[in-house]
Amino acid sequence: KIQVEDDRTGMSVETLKRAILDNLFYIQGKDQFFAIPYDYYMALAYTVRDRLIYRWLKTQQTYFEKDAKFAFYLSVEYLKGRHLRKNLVNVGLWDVANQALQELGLNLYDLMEQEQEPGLGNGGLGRLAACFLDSLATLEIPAICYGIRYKFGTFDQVIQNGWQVERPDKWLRFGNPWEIPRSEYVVEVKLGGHTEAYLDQNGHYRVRWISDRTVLGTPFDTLVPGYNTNTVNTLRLWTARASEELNFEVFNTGDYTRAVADKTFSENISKLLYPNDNTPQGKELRLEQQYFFVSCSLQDIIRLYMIRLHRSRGGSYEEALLRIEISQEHFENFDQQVSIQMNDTHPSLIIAELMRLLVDEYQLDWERAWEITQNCCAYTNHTLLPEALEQWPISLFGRLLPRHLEIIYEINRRFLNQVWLQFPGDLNRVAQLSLIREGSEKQIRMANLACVGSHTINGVSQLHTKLLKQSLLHDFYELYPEKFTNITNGVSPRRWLLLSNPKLALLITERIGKKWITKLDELKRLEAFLEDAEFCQAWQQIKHENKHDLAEYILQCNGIDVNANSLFDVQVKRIHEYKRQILNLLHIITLYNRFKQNPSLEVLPRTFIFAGKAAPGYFIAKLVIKLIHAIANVVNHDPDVNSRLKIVFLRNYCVSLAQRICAAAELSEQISTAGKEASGTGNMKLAMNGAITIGTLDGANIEIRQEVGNENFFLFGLTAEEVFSLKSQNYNPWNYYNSNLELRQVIDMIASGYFSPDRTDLFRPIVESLLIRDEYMVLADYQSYLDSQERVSHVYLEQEHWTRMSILNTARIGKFSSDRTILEYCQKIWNVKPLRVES
Ligand code: DL6
Repeated sequence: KIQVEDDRTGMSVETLKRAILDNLFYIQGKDQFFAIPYDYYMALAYTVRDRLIYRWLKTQQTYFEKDAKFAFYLSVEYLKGRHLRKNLVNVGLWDVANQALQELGLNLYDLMEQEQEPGLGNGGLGRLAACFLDSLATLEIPAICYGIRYKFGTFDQVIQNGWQVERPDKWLRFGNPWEIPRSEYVVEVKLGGHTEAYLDQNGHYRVRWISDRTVLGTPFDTLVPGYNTNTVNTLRLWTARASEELNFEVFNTGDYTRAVADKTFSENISKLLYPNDNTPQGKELRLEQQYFFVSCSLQDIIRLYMIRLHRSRGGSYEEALLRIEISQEHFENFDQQVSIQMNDTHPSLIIAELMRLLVDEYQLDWERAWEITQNCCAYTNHTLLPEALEQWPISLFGRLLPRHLEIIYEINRRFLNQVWLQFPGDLNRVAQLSLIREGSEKQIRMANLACVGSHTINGVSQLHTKLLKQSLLHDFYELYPEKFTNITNGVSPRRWLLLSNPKLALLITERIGKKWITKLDELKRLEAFLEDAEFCQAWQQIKHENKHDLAEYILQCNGIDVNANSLFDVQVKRIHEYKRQILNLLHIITLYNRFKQNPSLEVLPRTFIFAGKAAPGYFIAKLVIKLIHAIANVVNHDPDVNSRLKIVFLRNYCVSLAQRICAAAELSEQISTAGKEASGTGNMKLAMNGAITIGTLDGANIEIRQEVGNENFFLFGLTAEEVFSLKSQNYNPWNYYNSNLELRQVIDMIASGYFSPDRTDLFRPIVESLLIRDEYMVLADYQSYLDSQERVSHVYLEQEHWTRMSILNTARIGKFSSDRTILEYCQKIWNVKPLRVES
């Protein structure tokens, strides 16, 4: 009997070849004569997606049948990176696809380059959410992640004459084969209008919201397969469209532009991701986005819950879809089945929205509604910068969400009464805790709303959680100590080692087997090979090859020829004053000066690699990018130094670029002012790939250092306590400037236009920010940083020692897997358990 595999599910080379050509023909509408690489990429992507569908449906069926408790993760950002390779690897199709394409005369690596990366996030927060997607599915956790399907992701960064210029990121331009539109689950979202009080049939006082506009939210589902499991979870992203495509009344008057104006207006809601990181955006459209996404997601959560409830009572799925009339009694067990995680305050309107639905629409009494809300919701804080906490002016808020404003006032009234009872007479405390900030323009404090409405509040590293308790959220901590917990961030070992560094991953697997891919602590077993010369050499060799690849990329993109034998010193992250790219630059100029003053100085050759985007409105950050280029221009063209120092800025930092850089990095710059970086995750990715950290005792650096060993980490700088105490003693940067000759020289060079001869005052704002206030204590940490960099140079010269440190960094990084992080969320916050999906 001849058996033929199904074209949509078969996993053999032959079937895959057939499926690819079939999709090329019937989905792309091309044959081999007309097809361009993009068509082949699309055909392959559909072939992979086909292989996910069965598992995806099976996953949902299993979740329904077993009536599992769900975690719903709400985030306005997911910085996912490309799908193709991840999905091929996760479902075990990598080798087969490689072979099939070869036999078709195609190259898988070339096709992977065709994928447009979805840049639906700004930085760490969005990337963390993407690592969580991978871990949730790999750990077989019943979860749905919700977000916004921005038409334009984070901007495309181009560099013109050293300046950052932003261009729209049109990632959807050629279509997206990884998503499935779900128009049948469209929901309505109301906005604007006013409220009205009325008495219900039982004579109870009730309020209804009469909105003046409606937009529709359509979900697009992306299938998220776990690594080596049958679980395929859902990332559901909402897109906004008008409730009426065309206003016929206006159309009939002949005003065609106005007839479609509402459509444009509504669709704006999901058009663009605000390009900000750690800076809030007080813009109306941003508030609309947040509410739109929260309202869509919550309606969906309730719909799913009701279907399950109906089914558990013996009803069919179809009946449930058609017939369910939601009422009060249905919510009895809601909070035992539903856990909602707010990724930062952006989704915190869910608290007011859940209250509105429960009280106004389903007529629960306030107390029970509040209990359900608090039992369901939890809040992750991601920043220690007070200026980054979101607030909304009352006038704007009330115009857009009049009923929510009333609800927030009522939550606040009840909450402050409770505070008053606990701390009678403490007016100052009441003012600090209030959801409303008083002042000439009253503001709603979203972090306060999130704290009051959640059962758990977590920070993202031990230091961060400690500082939240001590300062930023101190009053909340005194009120609700039991709500606070720490869950240190982690990153996905699949994305950040298996995919980003395939050669290293292979070497590791050859030595200790494959278990590390899902049990990262297994990497500890690499320590047994520290004395194995062959292993150490292979380790070194792989880093060298990765550096070579990056050097080629740099030559191609920047036209700069870098020495692959130099130390690759890497600072890649958002450009922000607290991350102190400027400190790195001060070190570079110091080395430059030392060379110029003493050309025969024996100094380790280094390539300084920068990448990162600055928020478009953040003037100083953009000026820092210009300064990096200006210094590079001088250093890279100076024959006295350019054989030993090179500076490179790689444009348009994104996940794919980060993967390349991580594999090749040797020194990882994690040099934020202590007490400012909530956690950092770049620090984890780089260490996972064997880079050694030079860093302050900030964020997760502290825990990384604890894990990898103090001797395998280059420490410098003030501690968070020292920063705090120095600030309170009237820190004066001039003291450092006046007492440190090298520092003075470096700052004077920037100030005098040494790097900007055409406009000598160009960098004055940077110099002034350092000398007048030095908010981020750059000058205070300068000497300590230099000393630590000296140690780096010495150790690097002893390559064997360096390699040992590098291996130990990877071997001891197990704690920083996002699998561990997600398990902690499951245990400490969600009370959600893994559920096996059978094949
Ligand atoms: O928790 C993820 C990530 C941390 O690793 C970074 O330290 C932190 O800066 C970042 N926070 C934000 C907050 N901003 N917003 N919006 O991105 O979160």
